[in-house]
Amino acid sequence: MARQIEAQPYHLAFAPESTALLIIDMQRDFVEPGGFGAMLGNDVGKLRVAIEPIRQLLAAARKAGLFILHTREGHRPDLSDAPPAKLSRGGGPQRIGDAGPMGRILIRGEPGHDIIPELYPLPGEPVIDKPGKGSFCQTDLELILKNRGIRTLIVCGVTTEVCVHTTVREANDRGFECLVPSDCAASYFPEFHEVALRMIQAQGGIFGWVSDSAKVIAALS
Ligand code: TIU
Repeated sequence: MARQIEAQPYHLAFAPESTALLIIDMQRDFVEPGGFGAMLGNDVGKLRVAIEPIRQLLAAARKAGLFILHTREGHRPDLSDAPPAKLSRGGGPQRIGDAGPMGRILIRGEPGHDIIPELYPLPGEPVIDKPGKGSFCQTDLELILKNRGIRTLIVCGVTTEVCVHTTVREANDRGFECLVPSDCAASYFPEFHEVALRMIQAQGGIFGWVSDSAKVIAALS
């Protein structure tokens, strides 16, 4: 059944059965002190504004029967899937794989790598572990979406200009229609958040649509 989400630059037509909610990297490593985000010198509190809007949208999406997926950025404990160019990045004294208060930084299986309790996946909601910023790079995300007949992605998470943007760009080039609810994404740099959202919807929606959680929830109910 076709429906519409009020959005910029114009409404997005969607059908719930071919729409997925994709929640990007809402991990302790990015939103709690002592993880990867803090290691890079960021104020992790800046990302926490997105938690409650995502929680509300996630509840509405579950109720509407949308297909829901979560991603986590991180690496194997032996770091064999981490490019040297990524490992050397950051400039601070700590590196990916070093010990921190939430376990080894950005390493799969460590407490800091897991999704925050407020947004924890339910059984049956796939969790995509990705080594990069984009969710399609070296993962089975595209296969899973195609197998479910998904055409439209509602993309939430952190950070707006890094993993959310990279994923939306990758998805757009693969033929998916992507919408980002503005209050369901956040950045360590508020000005980057604003500009990243403008970039998505500019030029007639060059690689997607931007809306907000209230409008998406209204369209789902
Ligand atoms: N540093 C930063 O803004 N983001 C990341 O490293 N990964 C994600 O965006 N998930």
